Amino acid sequence: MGRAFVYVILGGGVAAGYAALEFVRRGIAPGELCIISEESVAPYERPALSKGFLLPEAPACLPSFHTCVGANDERLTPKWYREHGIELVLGTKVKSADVKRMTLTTIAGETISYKILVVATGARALKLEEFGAKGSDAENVCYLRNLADAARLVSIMQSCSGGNAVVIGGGYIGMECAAALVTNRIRVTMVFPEAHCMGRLFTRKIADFYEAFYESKGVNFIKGTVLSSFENDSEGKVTTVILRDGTRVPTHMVVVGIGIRPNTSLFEGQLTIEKGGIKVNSRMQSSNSSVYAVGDVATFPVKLFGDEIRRLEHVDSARQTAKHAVSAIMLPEKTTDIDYLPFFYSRVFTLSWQFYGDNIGEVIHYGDFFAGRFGAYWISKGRIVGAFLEGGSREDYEAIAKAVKLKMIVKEKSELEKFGVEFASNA
Ligand code: FAD
Ligand code: NAD
Ligand code: ISD
Repeated sequence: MGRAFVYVILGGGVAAGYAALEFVRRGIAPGELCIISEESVAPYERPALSKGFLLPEAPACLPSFHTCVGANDERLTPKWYREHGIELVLGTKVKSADVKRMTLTTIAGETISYKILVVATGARALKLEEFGAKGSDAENVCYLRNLADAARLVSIMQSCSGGNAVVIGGGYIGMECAAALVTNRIRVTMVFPEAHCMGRLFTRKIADFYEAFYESKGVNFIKGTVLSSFENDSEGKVTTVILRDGTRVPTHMVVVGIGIRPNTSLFEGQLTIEKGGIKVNSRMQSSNSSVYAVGDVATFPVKLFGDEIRRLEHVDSARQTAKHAVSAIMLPEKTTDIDYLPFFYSRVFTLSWQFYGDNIGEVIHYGDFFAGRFGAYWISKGRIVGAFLEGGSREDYEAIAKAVKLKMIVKEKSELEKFGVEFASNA
């Protein structure tokens, strides 16, 4: 025996929240929609966990950052779901899915059936053990993916104030957590295998700016090497991080951000999986027409890149793909193919940057790298395909986004360097 719904959203993260709001706006009836989430709280803006939530003073806390406040939209509290007749099945992991029978089975043994399923299972943090190292289970080693991880990180940070931390990984989590640790008066050493931070996106020149800024805040960088092992005290706490090049770094705590894996396992062998995600079409529909996938777990065609399929691990993509899927479900005739402009951003210390498009082709930097107002364009086949800007105004960011969306033609590359954002403003 179990429950039956017309629509089920599997996963209760960012995409789930934005999908729920869209379902309500498109006119579902009470009792038709159910959200099943392993997390014990209603959908929230995950980006807050590495920013406002980690502030030493007046940190952001729930219910203030439930979705959809990150997009300046309604805040969906548990009361909102109740009032709209949406069943929130929280603290409940789905252990198996059967797309032929259109059922999900929870860890508690309940079977929940659907007519339409929206998979929004996001991703999990990769563990050091998956790279051959040991010791992730130590009391003072932190990962950061969900609210429980973030609460644990805060409590460990508070117990280490005035001490040292090692941050393993030079990507988004590493950079944002290092900034938060410093703000919490903890000295940080960052360790990562690449030659510079944010290797997936930044050029060397851009990375040099952020690394120098972090160094001015006391952060020490150890690049081009990885963790070999941990040394622990008698209580099992890590006291020293030993690197592959033999360096020993004494520490009071460790934060690990070494990438993610999309949560696809329930559907492997049932749906087409590509580039690590559930492959969907331009309506976010998977290889089974009753199953849609959105957010970090979906691999979808990006029109701007000639319909090349991509999996994007960012919040704006989760929000937009979720809304698009619901539109395709509720208003199939009126929904056109998704036309998404990839958008990434970060905020650390007093800095703030945005990136639009793709970081391929030739890069032209511009602006004042000393004053912290600079950017870069990526040019491919004579057109702007990507744009980065630190310290811009809302209008500036809109301008670079538009230049990428329109794939502005570049006749004279020297003009990009000379005019910077102004070049995009003429898009
Ligand atoms: P998620 O938000 O991860 O939600 C997935 C949900 O599915 C979770 O609730 C999970 O518990 C649930 N779930 C998974 N499997 C099951 C199962 N079997 N049964 C039940 N429930 C299940 N992006 C940006 O662009 N800017 C940022 O500043 C930014 N900051 C970030 C900070 C942090 C700390 C993190 C972790 C990510 C950040 N991101 C940021 C990335 C962004 O948050 C993700 O891209 C976004 O959350 C993806 O949304 P999603 O709904 O696909 O997945
Ligand atoms: P990431 O892919 O951004 O960075 C992973 C980093 O791990 C790499 O840069 C590399 O330095 C390092 N690394 C890889 N293998 C390693 C190894 N064996 N040992 C040591 N270091 C290793 O992933 P992340 O920083 O873990 O972020 C996780 C997810 O959270 C991503 O999806 C990211 O998009 C998201 N996130 C986004 C933002 C944002 O957009 N502002 C902020 C926080 C988190
Ligand atoms: O997009 C975001 C982001 O970066 C946050 O910190 O959403 C959150 C919200 O602004 C929550 O307060």
